[in-house]
Amino acid sequence: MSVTKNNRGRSFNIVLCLMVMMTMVTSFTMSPSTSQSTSTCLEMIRTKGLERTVDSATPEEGGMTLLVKAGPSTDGTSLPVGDCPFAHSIRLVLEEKGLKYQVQPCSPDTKPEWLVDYYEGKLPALRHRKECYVESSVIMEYLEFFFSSDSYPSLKPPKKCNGEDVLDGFFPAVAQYLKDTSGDGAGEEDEKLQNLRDKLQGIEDHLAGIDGSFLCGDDFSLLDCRLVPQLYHLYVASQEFKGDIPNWKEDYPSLQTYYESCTSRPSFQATLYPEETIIWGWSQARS
Ligand SMILES: N[C@@H](CCC(=O)N[C@@H](CS)C(=O)NCC(=O)O)C(=O)O
Repeated sequence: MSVTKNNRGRSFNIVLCLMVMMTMVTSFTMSPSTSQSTSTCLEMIRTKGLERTVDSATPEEGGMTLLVKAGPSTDGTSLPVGDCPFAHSIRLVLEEKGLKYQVQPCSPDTKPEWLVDYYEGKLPALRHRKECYVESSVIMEYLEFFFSSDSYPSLKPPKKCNGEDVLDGFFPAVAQYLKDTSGDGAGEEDEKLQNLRDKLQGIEDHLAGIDGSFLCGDDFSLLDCRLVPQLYHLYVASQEFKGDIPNWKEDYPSLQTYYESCTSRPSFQATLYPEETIIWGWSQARS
């Protein structure tokens, strides 16, 4: 099966390149393949993207498959959607835009060969006809870049919205807290819980100061698509493993209202996977 990498939509490639370069600045560990694509990126930026004039057909709807981590099989044959919040974020974008797509849950044994050979087996991965993109933030930007028009609502947060700042480091804080098995549910204010509380308070304060139901006001945006699947994990797993600490209803009322608004949206309802899948995932991470 042939999948070509990034040979269409040159202007999106520029965006992608800038994102890879930004990752370079903030990250010290680069995989060899990322470094390779960065050198191509640098070349494109040096030529000021002149390649743009050649072969720049805009991607069209159709032929999209989102490959995602699979959950545990209940019948021994079919694989359900797994517990990945990053894959869930992409599905929210696809649903909000009304794009048609298929979901292909993959276990380590069922990943397609081309994904392993050319994309390090990374999940989630968006296959769009003969191309493929990995890294949820890149995929979400790809969808936003090419599918924002009268037919596909834009989810771009307004420039003046600083919602991004309060999301910074949120999921790592969630993961560190949930993975820690010492003192589960005892309410001890250890470092990990305190770090998570700081992040939640940042979101709470931001939401309390917003005029509207979502992170950037009245319109549901890419930032909400990013945050809500992560909140779903915390909501379920903190009840299961941490004695319902932290308790949103009591401690973070604006966050609770926000969560209810987001999870009642058709996009969330259409992509909802069972709580048991989240519990399965964190049980593995905690063992
Ligand atoms: N930074 C990556 C993180 C992706 C990630 O952590 N994916 C995990 C689950 S959430 C996964 O699919 N693991 C299974 C695998 O790679 O086979 C992104 O945002 O796409």
